[in-house]
Amino acid sequence: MSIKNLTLHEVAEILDVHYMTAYRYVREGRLHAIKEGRGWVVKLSDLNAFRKGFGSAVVPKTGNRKVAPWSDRMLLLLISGDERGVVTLMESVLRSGNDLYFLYLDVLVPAMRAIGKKWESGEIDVFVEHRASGIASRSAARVGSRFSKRGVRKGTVLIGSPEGEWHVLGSQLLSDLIHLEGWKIDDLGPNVPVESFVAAATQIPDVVAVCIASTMKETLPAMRETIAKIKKTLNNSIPCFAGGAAVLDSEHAESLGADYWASDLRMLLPMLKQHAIRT
Ligand code: B12
Repeated sequence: MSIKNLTLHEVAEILDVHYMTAYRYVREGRLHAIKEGRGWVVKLSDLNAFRKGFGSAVVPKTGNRKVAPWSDRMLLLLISGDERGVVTLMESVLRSGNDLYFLYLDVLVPAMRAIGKKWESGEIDVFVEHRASGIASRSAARVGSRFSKRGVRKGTVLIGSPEGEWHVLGSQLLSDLIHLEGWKIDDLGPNVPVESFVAAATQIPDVVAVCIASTMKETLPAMRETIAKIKKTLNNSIPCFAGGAAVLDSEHAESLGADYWASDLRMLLPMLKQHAIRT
């Protein structure tokens, strides 16, 4: 399959640590790696197991700081429906020297997941969840739109969710972070009919990759169909990335017809870079 093993440099980039730190994880036996030629390679599933086991504690950028207070404060503001407070907190996170990745992946996403748990356990009403997701989306759009890399042109990345899928924050954040790295984004949003996805992939110029996101397992058949039609129509010429909470790992993504899987956006970017027009 084309979901390849990762070099230690790629692993270091995904974990946001120095190469030598990644190497130390391998030497200490914390991260399983295989000797290939003179270097080491790591299977995606092993990297994922490592990340699950150690969480953000292994990422020094966030590990040296206390992650919990930011996301706890975000959670409280989202639950109380304080949109102005959410935007102010986002600004404070960034002013404190953190990047957009940290804000999105280590502050906002954990807060949204905690809201899902609270809704599931009956601790909060569904209107609180709806209100919070609107605030999260609008606030991220306001703060995130200020970031972009000028003068770089790596091609267009097509993003969307298959028919029946209404969760959209994941692909919105994905769009912002990919855009930040110099790609043009065409974000089709949620609930995209198969034929529309195919039309976009064929008609939009310079599409170098397609990213499809599913949160609900119920939308996986539509994801599979979308990927199959895009690949058939374009003679397999564009790589398809599958992600979102419903896609469990690279084997699962492969079974859906995708070329790549990533659990989050830090992991996605090194793979996407291989398909840039220019790097
Ligand atoms: C907000 C929310 C909603 C909002 C969505 C609004 C919107 N505009 O997005 C609304 C209220 C509409 C909603 C509806 C529903 N929801 Co809802 N929702 C949530 C909640 C609280 C947050 C979702 C979110 O934004 N997460 C943050 C994002 C950023 O995380 P993410 O999508 O996983 O993305 C990350 C990665 O997966 C990855 N990624 C994402 N996409 C991609 C794509 C690629 C290519 C790659 C590489 C990576 C990648 O990057 C992101 C960052 O790491 C979750 C709780 C949770 N655990 O997430 C429940 C949750 C997902 N919802 C759930 C359910 C059951 C529903 C409903 C059926 C019922 C309901 N009322 O809640 C409907 C179904 C709608 C549908 N058909 O799609 C369940 C799903 C259970 C399951 N696994 O089947 C959850 C887990 C809540 C729960 N605890 O039960 N929901």
